[in-house]
Order: sequence, then structure tokens, then C-alpha cells
Amino acid sequence: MIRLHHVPGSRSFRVLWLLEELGEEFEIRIWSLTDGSLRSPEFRALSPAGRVPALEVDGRVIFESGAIAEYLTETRGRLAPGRGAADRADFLEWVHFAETQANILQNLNIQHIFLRPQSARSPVLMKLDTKRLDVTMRALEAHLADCEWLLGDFSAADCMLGFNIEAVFRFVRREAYPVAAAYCARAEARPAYRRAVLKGGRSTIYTQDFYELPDA
Ligand SMILES: N[C@@H](CCC(=O)N[C@@H](CS)C(=O)NCC(=O)O)C(=O)O
Repeated sequence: MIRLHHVPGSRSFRVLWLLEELGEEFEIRIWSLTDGSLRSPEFRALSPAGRVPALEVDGRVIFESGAIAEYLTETRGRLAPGRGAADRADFLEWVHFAETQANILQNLNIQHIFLRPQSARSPVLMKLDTKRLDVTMRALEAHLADCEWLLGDFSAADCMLGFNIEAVFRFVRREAYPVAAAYCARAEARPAYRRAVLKGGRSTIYTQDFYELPDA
């Protein structure tokens, strides 16, 4: 039995999507970012930092989305270059690049959405992280100019990074990155992605299409 611990719209979507791409049977337990349950002893026993995703699989629990992606692709022998393959390092780079980008997004989510009162928010940090997000997107835009997916063929690295892009466009203009926008649309059109959205539920994090930088 595989059980995914999931919050709609969070990084656990990466694993949900990957499980669908792999054709695995699994169940989902939904948690909330806001009701304190991720800090409960029950959840901390699954994921010590109190973060989703956590995956019960093969008789153990794994946390960290990148570790789960590497484990599932290794044990299932699909959707990643194997050890020793010429593009194995490329795969690992993009898996971890996705998390670098997700951490910038997380900072922007905190600054634009979660931090209360509004006076606690920092326009300087918002601008800094928006610039840092732009840097990651320029790299992605250049890389994808030559390929449909990060490694040419679709891989679990696309589940890791593809999940980020819809959120990225809440903070940087979609029009500035047409290649990445087309990549995002290709990802969202995949049958496994659509099944994952239906099973996992939609995000309630964003209430605006775009979050402008404050003037100050
Ligand atoms: N590096 C971790 C990050 C996991 C993470 O930060 N998840 C967020 C949701 S996207 C979370 O659970 N946040 C709960 C909290 O910060 O209290 C991974 O990739 O799994």
C-alpha cells in the first residue's frame, strides 16, 4: 500500500503527479497548512520538519519531495536516467534546482500572502526574491529553448520543476517567459497531471492571478 500525505497546491503535488505518471496505485491523506495538524506528533512521526510531502511506501516513510522522486524512479526503474547514465547528473541538477526555485516561491508566498499583519511584510525582501525568481526563470527559458522536457524526454525532474511554474507566474510576468509558459501548458495537458489535479484537489493558496510588487 502506498499512502501520500498531501496538501492541495503544495509540493506534495509533485509526488502525486509522479505516482500517476508511474501508474502506481495509492491512497491520499489530506492535511492542512493552516490548522496546526502538521505540527502534531502524529504528523511529525512521518515528517520530522512537519512538511509535506511524506510518502508511505515499500514498508517505510520517505519525506522530501526530491528524495521521493529519486527513490521512486530508482525502485520503479522509470522516468529518470539510471545510475551511470550520461544524463544522470542533469537529472539530479534539475531535481534540486526545482527545490531552489520552490524555496524562493515559498518566501514570496509568505511575504505576499501569509504574513500578518501586513506591516510585517518587507518590500525589500519581496523585490529581492522576485529578482532571484527571475534568475531561475531566465535559466529555464534558455534551457527549454532546445527541448520539450528538461532532459529531452519527460522525466520525474519535470514533475519536480513543472509543479513550480504555475506559481512562478503569480510573481513574474508569464509574457516574459513564453518558452516556460508553453512548457507549463504541456505539463498541465498531460493525462497524469490532470488525474493528479482531480485526485489531489486544487490549491486554495492563491486568490489573485498576479501579485504586484509594492511601490515602496
Ligand atoms: N524540501 C521539502 C520542502 C517541503 C515543504 O516546505 N512543504 C511545505 C508545503 S509546499 C510545507 O509542508 N509547509 C508547512 C510549514 O511550513 O509549516 C520538500 O521538497 O519536500
